[in-house]
Parts: sequence; structure tokens; C-alpha cells
Amino acid sequence: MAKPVIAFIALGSNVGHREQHLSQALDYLRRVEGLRVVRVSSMVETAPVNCPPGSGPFLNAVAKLETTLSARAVLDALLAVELKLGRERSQPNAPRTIDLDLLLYGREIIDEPGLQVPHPRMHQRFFVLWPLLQIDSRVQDPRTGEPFADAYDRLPDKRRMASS
Ligand code: PH2
Ligand code: MG
Ligand code: MG
Repeated sequence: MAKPVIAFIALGSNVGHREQHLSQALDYLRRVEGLRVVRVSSMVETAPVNCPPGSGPFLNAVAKLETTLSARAVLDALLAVELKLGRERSQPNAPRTIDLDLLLYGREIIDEPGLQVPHPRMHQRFFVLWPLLQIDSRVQDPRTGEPFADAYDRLPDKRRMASS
């Protein structure tokens, strides 16, 4: 039996019943063989970042997984859950019922088509780092060895939502 790997995923929704979409995604993931959801952050509402005009606010969360699946198999499971929840892909960053991104897979650095781990922009995103650090304040960036808490401290804008 392969040694379990700790992985982190980001969840986001900015269409329809956002809280339900996040909860349902986690319920589906709990049924995936070889994957255990060990911790889930609270849900935080965040202003859309780099999204088309008119995009609504997101509900974001991060979950910690323990898995015997490969990174590619975890990604496939995330994509399957996105499909079950009616995710449609149109323009980049278009409003979505659910977005599930693999943030970290152990300390591995993977750069393959469709699978980049760590997520290339995670260290710059409040909507990822805030929930990530809530569930593991000591997690480090395997690319640099730097604690993500330091990247969080450097973020220029830690507002959850734009004030307007
Ligand atoms: N996801 C994106 C782009 N922008 N902004 C927020 N606030 N939350 C997200 O999850 C998000 C985003 C691409 O996946
Ligand atoms: Mg995403
Ligand atoms: Mg995605």
C-alpha cells in the first residue's frame, strides 16, 4: 500500500447557491476511494480577482486531504466532481458553480499539461492563503521552502471583499 500523501485543494464558487456547491463538492470527494478529507477551512467570501466584468463574489475554502492516489488521479477526481456540479467552461475565469484546484501534493513540484503543483499563483492569493493558513499555519512552499505565512504577510491587500 502506497504511503498516504497530504494534499491541499482550493474550492471556489461564484454562481447560485455557493455554500451548497462547496458542501456538495466535499461530500462527493469523501466518497472517492483512496482519498480522505481530513480538514476543511471555514468558507470566506472574497471579491473576484481577474474575472470578467460583472462576476459575482466568491465563496472560497481550502481542504486538506490524505490520499494514496497519484496527483493526476486526484486532479481527475476534482474534475469529475466539477462536472457533477454542473461546471461549464467558457471564457477564462468565467462565473462557475464550482472550481476545485489542486494546490499542493506533498512536497512535490509537478509541471505537466493541465497539472501544475504547487498551483502557480497560490502564494499571491488572499482567497487561497487565508483559508489554507487557517487549517495549517506552518505549511511551506516546496518551490522555495518559504512558509506560506510569510507570503501571506507580504500580500498588499488582505480585504476579503472590495469595499464598494
Ligand atoms: N478563482 C479564479 C479567479 N479569481 N477570485 C476569487 N475571489 N476566488 C476564486 O476562487 C477565484 C478568483 C480562477 O479560478
Ligand atoms: Mg481556480
Ligand atoms: Mg480550476
